Amino acid sequence: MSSDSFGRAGGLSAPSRRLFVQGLAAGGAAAALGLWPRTSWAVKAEGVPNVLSGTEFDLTIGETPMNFTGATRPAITVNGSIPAPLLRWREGTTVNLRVRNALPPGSIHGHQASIHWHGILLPANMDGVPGLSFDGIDRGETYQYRFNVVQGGTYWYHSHSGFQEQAGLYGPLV
Ligand SMILES: [Cu+2]
Repeated sequence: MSSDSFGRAGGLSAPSRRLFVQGLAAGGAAAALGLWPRTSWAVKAEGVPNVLSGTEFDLTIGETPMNFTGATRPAITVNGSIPAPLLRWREGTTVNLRVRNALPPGSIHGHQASIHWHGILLPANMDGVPGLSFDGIDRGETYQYRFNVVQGGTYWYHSHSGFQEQAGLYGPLV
């Protein structure tokens, strides 16, 4: 009696867990094969994810004409890539991220830029939200972010200036 109900409970939970694991595997395979929608990672090198890892990073915010909608618009890229490169950090290390604002003069996205590390625990002046212990990055300038990585997980980073995030300044963080 008790072994029967125990077995049934196991039988009920096993398939859903198996499907979940299969789903994860399929997602991972799709990512590995570059089967995400065509626009993803398309600018830099089609089908090749733009991944940067380590502790030293040079990120250049620029502008690139893009046509996703039928009308060409100036999109924002990081190191020529949209979305911005996948950054891989390691917990327990100190990362240095030199972010240069290379938006052209007269850009519709303004003269100032920023990168905010979404969900990352760090000192206020490294958070990258203009107006909060951080003045933004003016055109032609480089801001050096430096902080200890004290957590693990999957996050993202994005601009906190005007509509730059919507124009392409967003990227994944692992
Ligand atoms: Cu955010």
